Amino acid sequence: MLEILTRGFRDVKQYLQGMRTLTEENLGEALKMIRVSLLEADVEFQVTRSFLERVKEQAIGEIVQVRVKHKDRKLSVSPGDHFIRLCHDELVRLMGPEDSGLNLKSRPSSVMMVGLQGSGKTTTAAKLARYLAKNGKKPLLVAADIYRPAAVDQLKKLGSDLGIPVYFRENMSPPELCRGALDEIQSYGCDVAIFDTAGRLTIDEALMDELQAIQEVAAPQNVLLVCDAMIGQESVNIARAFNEKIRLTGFILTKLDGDARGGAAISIKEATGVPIKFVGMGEAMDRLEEFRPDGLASRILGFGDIVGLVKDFEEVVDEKKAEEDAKRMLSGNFTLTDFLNQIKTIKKLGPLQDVLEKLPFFPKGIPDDAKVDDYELVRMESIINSMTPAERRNPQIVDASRVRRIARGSGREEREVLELLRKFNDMRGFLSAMGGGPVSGKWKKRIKGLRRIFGGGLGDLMTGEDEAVGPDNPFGLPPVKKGKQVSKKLLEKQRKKSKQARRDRKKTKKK
Ligand SMILES: Nc1nc2c(ncn2[C@@H]2O[C@H](COP(=O)(O)OP(=O)(O)OP(=O)(O)O)[C@@H](O)[C@H]2O)c(=O)[nH]1
Ligand SMILES: [Mg+2]
Repeated sequence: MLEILTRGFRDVKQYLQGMRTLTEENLGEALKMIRVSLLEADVEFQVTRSFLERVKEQAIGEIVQVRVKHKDRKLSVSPGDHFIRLCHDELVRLMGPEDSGLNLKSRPSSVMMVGLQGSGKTTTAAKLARYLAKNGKKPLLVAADIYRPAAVDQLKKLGSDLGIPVYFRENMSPPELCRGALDEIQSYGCDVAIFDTAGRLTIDEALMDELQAIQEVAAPQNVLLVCDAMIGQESVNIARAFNEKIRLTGFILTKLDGDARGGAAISIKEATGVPIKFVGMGEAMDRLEEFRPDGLASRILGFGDIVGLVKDFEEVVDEKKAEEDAKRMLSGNFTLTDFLNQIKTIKKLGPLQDVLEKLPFFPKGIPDDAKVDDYELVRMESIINSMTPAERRNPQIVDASRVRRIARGSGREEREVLELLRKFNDMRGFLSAMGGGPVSGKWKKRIKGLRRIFGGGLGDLMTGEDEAVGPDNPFGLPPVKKGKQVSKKLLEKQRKKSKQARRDRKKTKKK
């Protein structure tokens, strides 16, 4: 997501690398590069201009400061870092302040979803209901789109999948439906109503009249414009038009997962003064995130979004169990069943690409040619699923004939089974060493290096020069020698050995 901007900022950072000071000349060039990148990302013209002006203003201050400081002490941060930091802060200011809360004080309270056709209102209404239910609220979904025949069924289906009630009555107008839902909400045991309204292809009078009528009779405390991020700066015009007729309290930007540009995310708050509350990051019901300007700015600049990742983890991980698992793993008692559970947890976090983007290990951005293969997890899962419980507990017993059976059972190649076992053994050795458990020879040397790196904290990974950090070595760990790999030769030898053993057994039976 937002690759265009990330690439633009990465190029600027590279351009400034190695320059000792920010001069008017290189600053001018850097700003020009940013300008091109922002316009290419479809950021609104005015917003682009004010962004550049503010960054320039502050950067010129930096030039003076750099010169003054330079006389008595050496600078520890490069001008490139300074400049990117300024851009980061300015992006956060543009998109912020963080304001993802909804006004749900009154009982009952309500949220009206509005927006153009296909922007994601119905899907997002359901996602929001799920989100509120997770946060202790009791949402009631209201099917107030009576024009598209399938709209009511779509919401009913989403509601029933989530176990959230859906309110609908035949022969009622949308305003009557919304009012009716509030009047009857207690009988559903709910406390917040979410109105899913109809969309139109363009902003027309009839649509606005209907939304105003709903506002009059149901008085929702929250009016959220659901906006497709992929339409770029056009979102600004739509937002302004809606905001003139019905006062908006916030935006939800959907389909940010597929938005390479980012123009909507950057422009919409600055241009309208209305805050972005949530962002949609995929079609699935759990792909709704509270909007954090800092997280998005960090992601755009390639710093990762650790806070976002931790929030995702909290949602999918049972904390107590995770801690017990961690203890067991670090004591060297790490089994393939644990490995399988880890894989399942990672899968729950969403596409691997998303997870990687939130990590700060790729300060230069995830390399274009780095292939993120979600299917790898499915492959590993199928192999482990084809093992017996005893094999998962104690993979040492997996010999050549078992490898063959597991490969057949999982529909994978023997080579893949062996590769997984090798990776697992390496990981177990590593975890055991980290936890102070029994350390085999090859790990002893590395522990010192690891302590140094982890002792440095994430901050060290996020800035500074990162020769060691890259797609092959995302954690910047010291080089790791290849673990002992079962070669084809060895496999063949084992095969012959068990064949011979079978023959011997037959012979003794005959006797
Ligand atoms: N990738 C992605 N797809 C999304 C997201 N949000 C919604 N969609 C998809 O967008 C399409 C339209 O979503 P709907 O919720 O039906 O849109 P709507 O605004 O209710 O449409 P109308 O009722 O026709 O006005 C669906 O296929 C959704 O799955 C998102 O955050 N990411
Ligand atoms: Mg809809």
